[in-house]
Amino acid sequence: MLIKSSDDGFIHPFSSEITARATYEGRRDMLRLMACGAAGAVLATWAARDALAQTATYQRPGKLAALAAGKSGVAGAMTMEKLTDYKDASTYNNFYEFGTDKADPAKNAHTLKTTPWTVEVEGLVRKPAKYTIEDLLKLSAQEERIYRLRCVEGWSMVIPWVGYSLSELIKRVEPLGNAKFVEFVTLADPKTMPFLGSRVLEWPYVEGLRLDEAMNPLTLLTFGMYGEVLPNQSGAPVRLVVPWKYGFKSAKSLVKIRFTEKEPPTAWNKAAAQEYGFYSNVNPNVDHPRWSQATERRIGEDGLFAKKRKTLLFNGYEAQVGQLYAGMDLKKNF
Ligand SMILES: Nc1nc2c(c(=O)[nH]1)N[C@H]1C(S)=C(S)[C@@H](COP(=O)(O)O)O[C@H]1N2
Ligand SMILES: [Mo]
Repeated sequence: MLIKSSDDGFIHPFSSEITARATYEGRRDMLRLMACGAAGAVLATWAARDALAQTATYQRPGKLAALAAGKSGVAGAMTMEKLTDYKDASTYNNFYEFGTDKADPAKNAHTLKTTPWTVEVEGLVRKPAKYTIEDLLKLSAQEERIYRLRCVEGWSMVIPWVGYSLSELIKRVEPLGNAKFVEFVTLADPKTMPFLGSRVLEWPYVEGLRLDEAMNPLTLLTFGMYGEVLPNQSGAPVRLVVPWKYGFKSAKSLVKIRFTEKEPPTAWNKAAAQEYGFYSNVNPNVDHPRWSQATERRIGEDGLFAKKRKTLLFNGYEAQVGQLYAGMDLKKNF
């Protein structure tokens, strides 16, 4: 099912994952206002709304928020999947700059300094520019989108992210005709990132997308989650979320976005090319050389009798992104 959005002209996929806009209409400017220091006032308004809404709730620190989970008419088409608890989403992380153990980023990322912050947009664009985080927050209205994130290691989460389609930013900078790829460079600061001395990966952590993938409305420039600004361990103050690809494509703490003609080298591909391809689309039929990708463990469901879930092609977003790969051999282009 598709819903036509009134204000940005996009047809937004509404099959399951994107929060019904009406429900969140009042919340969209939250993070923008946070940037101006008005967060308290806005959150208070939300709390009142939430009390009225009486819909399902999800956990986030210190407060409850309405989740459009099918209890109200407007939200009937929303996903019925349970959201991952905020606690799990913010304490079980991959962010190797802060350590390789899943618990390390939450313990260590307090040293990350997220203000001031700028993101440089450069390369093959008509309007290269250096954006402050405040500029980026103002560039387009944020929306909350519930997306699955499937890590290449075999676990997944369901997270309400806050941001807007990366395409909004890309349209502003006007890519040139020869721009075919987008490279994402993340912060590499040895003073605040304790594991930059380790040689598991080359720093800075870099990722990349084909331009049409970057333009797909699902690709989210992300500033928050669970109605809050991103915690440092989740990639504050701004990260990518590319929900149909393995989690490592969703680069955290972005500082540079570069438009290129050639496929950019990426951190995991440089570390182990035969294991981590450029595309890395979630695909149950293409195994990692060392393990199967057919099933996954949903974080929060890991009791003794918890069943593994079947992994879905393109992480369940085939209707929205399948056409990007028409005619491509997904086993070769893994
Ligand atoms: N800069 C940077 N971004 C990164 C990583 C990293 O180590 N450094 N890890 C990636 C991996 S492997 C995954 S699975 C996701 C995890 O995101 P989460 O911790 O918010 O679940 O972030 C990705 N982005
Ligand atoms: Mo990952």
